[in-house]
Order: sequence, then C-alpha cells, then structure tokens
Amino acid sequence: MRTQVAIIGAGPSGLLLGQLLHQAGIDNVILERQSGDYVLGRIRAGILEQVTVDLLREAGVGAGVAAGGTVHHSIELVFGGARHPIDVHGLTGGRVVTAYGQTEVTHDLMQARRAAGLATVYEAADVTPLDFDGDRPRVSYRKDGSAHVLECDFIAGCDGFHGVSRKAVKEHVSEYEKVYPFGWLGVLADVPPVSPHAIVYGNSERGFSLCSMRSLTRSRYYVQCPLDDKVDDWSDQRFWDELRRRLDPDLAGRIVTGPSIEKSIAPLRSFVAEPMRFGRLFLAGDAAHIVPPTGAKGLNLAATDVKYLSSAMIEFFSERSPAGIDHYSQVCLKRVWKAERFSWWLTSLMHRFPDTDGFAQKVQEAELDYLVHSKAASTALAENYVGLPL
Ligand code: RFL
Ligand code: PHB
Repeated sequence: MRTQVAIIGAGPSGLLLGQLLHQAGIDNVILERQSGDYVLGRIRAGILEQVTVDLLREAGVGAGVAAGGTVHHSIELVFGGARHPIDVHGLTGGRVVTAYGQTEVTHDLMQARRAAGLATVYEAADVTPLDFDGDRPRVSYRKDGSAHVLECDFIAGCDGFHGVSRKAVKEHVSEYEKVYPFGWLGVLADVPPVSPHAIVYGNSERGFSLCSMRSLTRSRYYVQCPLDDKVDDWSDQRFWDELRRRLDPDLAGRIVTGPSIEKSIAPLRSFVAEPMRFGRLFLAGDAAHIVPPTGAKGLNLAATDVKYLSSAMIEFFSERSPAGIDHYSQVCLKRVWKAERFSWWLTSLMHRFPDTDGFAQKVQEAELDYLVHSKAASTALAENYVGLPL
C-alpha cells in the first residue's frame, strides 16, 4: 500500500492532521493500535482555545463544537474559603475558551473521516516507522496476524507519550522532564455542573480541586490525590465529600451529586522531546510533549502542532518548498515551552506539595492573593489561559 502521509495514532492529533491534509487533497492513512471504541472511551481534556475551535472549523468538523460547546468568559479561583473570579474575556480584549470534551472532538473527527472514506487501520500491531532518514520512508505493521508495509512520503508520529515514533529516534532526542508528586482523580457524572459559566480551580489545605463540565447535564470534577491511591479506594460518596470539603461553602452547598460514569487517576508530568523532526518523521502532540492538565493546554498544543505540520506538508506538496517542514520543530517548540511554563506555574500555584515547608506555603498564599488583586498578574494568567498567539 502507498500513501502520501502515514499517520501513526488516531488520537486528536492524528485525526485532525488527517482531516486537514484531506481538505488540501493530500492522501493519508492512519495506523492505530487500539480499536475505535477504545479510543473513544478515554476521558481526557475538556477546554478548547479559540485557535483549536477555529482549526476544527477549518477541518470541516466545527458543527459539533458550535452546537454543543459552552463558551466561558471567565475562570474562578477558590482559596482561603472564598471565590475569586478572573474575567478572562475582559482582561484579554474579548477572548474566550470553550468547554467541549476531547471525546466529542474525537467522535466528530472520526465521523468526518469515515464520511470522507479515508483509510484508518484500527488494531494495527507492531507499528514500526522505517527509513525516514531517506526519501522513501515506510511503516511496517501487522493486522489480523498478517504483515503489511505502508510506503509514504512522510510519517507523522501522533502516537502519544507511550507511542513508538519517539522511541524510534530515541538516540537523537533530548528529553526534559518533571514528574509531580501527586495525581488527579477525575469523575464524570450526569449531573448539572456547579458552575456552568466558569471553570473553577481550587486550592485548599486538603489539596487541589477542579470543577469542569462537558455539557449542561454532564460534569467533570477532579481532586488532587496521592500517586499510590487506587480508583477502588474512592467510592463515589468519598469523592463527593472530599470535593465539597475543598470548595468554599457556597459552591460546596450547590454541588449536585450522582453516580460516576467514569473514574480514573492520572499522574501529572511535564515533558518535552527536542527536536520534533527527524528527516521525514515528525512528532506531534503528546508524542513530543506532555503538560500537567492544570492549564488545560495538552489538547490545544496538539492542535497547534498539527496546524503547523499540516501547513508545512501542504506547502511541500503544492509548492515543492521544504521551508515549512524545515522550520516545523523550531516553530512548535517556541510555543510548546511557553505552554510548559504556564502549566508548570499554575500547577505549582494551585496544588499542595507533600514536602512543602512553612515558608513555601506562605509564599504560595501571597502569590494567590497578588494574582487576584493585581490586574497585571490576572492579565498574565488570562492571556495564557486563552492561548498565546500563533
Ligand atoms: P493521544 O490522545 O494519546 O493519542 C495517541 C494515539 O496513538 C495511539 N498509539 C499507537 N498507535 C499505533 N501504534 C502504536 N505503537 C501506538 N501507541 C499509541 C494511541 O492508542 C492513541 O489513540 O495523543 P494526541 O493525539 O497527541 O492528543 C493529545 C491529547 O490526548 C492530550 O494532550 C490530552 O488529552 C492531555 N490530557 C489533558 N489535556 C487537557 O488539556 N486537559 C485534561 O484534562 C487532560 N487530561 C490528558 C488528561 C492526558 C491523559 N493521558 C495521556 C494519560 C488525562 C489523561 C489521563
Ligand atoms: C476538564 O474539563 O477535563 C478540564 C478542564 C480544565 C483543566 C483540565 C481538565 O485545566
């Protein structure tokens, strides 16, 4: 089999890249290790920057977010038992974010891909990128026990943090990593969100909490938990009690509880692999970088990588110009490191670290107080939250 671009991974990066290339008349095949249902069953991000919403529209899949997304003009910080709204819209000259789940984004992209008749090989085993340092790269894989080879012009490694693409170039990669000493326990429930107009980030002496949403009838909540906790340690009742104890009394009193429909624990990590291009192999999204979810940047960074990569490939195929692909890594990493900084900073500010001393605790409290009372500090938070310009 032959295609122009072989894409490894059918997460949001791979699916969005495939769609943008298809819109430009560039043929592509996606090889995905899991089944489609498995991919759709993963509950992850929930907040889209405007850049991401625009890109979905450009890719011809904007209808879902236009109909089902909820626009947020502000966020709220809860600490010291009180609520502190940050008027993101006002502070950024009218910019907003949209609550719309990664699951829904993935669903919309999969549906568009099916409708366009584009090839996706699910449950592809032993996917291996080959010969990407020359002009004729290939990807080998197995499907239903038989061996296959996909010949192509470019390979896009969109296979997430644990994928094969970065591993294939590991001796040429510089890695930068920070692992945090806690995780997030997340619960999805069909109950109305406590705060339908703003995502709430809480810092209490019991740890971090987050109130988010997927729709006006579906909520997503998180609490910081020790890394060695197991999901089975957390009954629904224990989760709701803990969440309420970390919020101010008004919000706590208004939480509507119900049975969880998903519950999982995610570790928190900051990670960057440099560079993001190796001959004709490109890394995009979580394959190249991870941020802790506190800034809601993971999915948005994946989308901007894909924007740069699709433009670079379109330029190559239509004008035979390698300028875009030559600059891909450098252009992406500039934005990636700013999002890494912001996500690390907000994570440090909003969580309780197990070994924090009294001095560090007082400094954290002073910074929170400064943040909500200084227009300059609030503006810096707001402009990073809505996403820095491309
Ligand atoms: P994905 O979504 O991980 O998709 C990669 C795809 O590649 C497949 N794959 C392979 N396919 C073929 N061969 C192989 N050898 C393969 N190895 C892997 C995988 O099955 C998968 O389908 O990466 P992508 O597309 O770059 O998208 C990135 C986003 O998923 C990610 O940035 C965000 O979800 C990060 N993230 C969050 N971001 C937020 O902004 N807010 C959040 O609340 C949030 N929560 C999360 C998250 C990431 C999590 N992970 C990765 C553990 C919660 C979790 C649990
Ligand atoms: C979510 O809705 O899952 C979500 C929202 C904001 C974050 C992280 C996750 O910062």
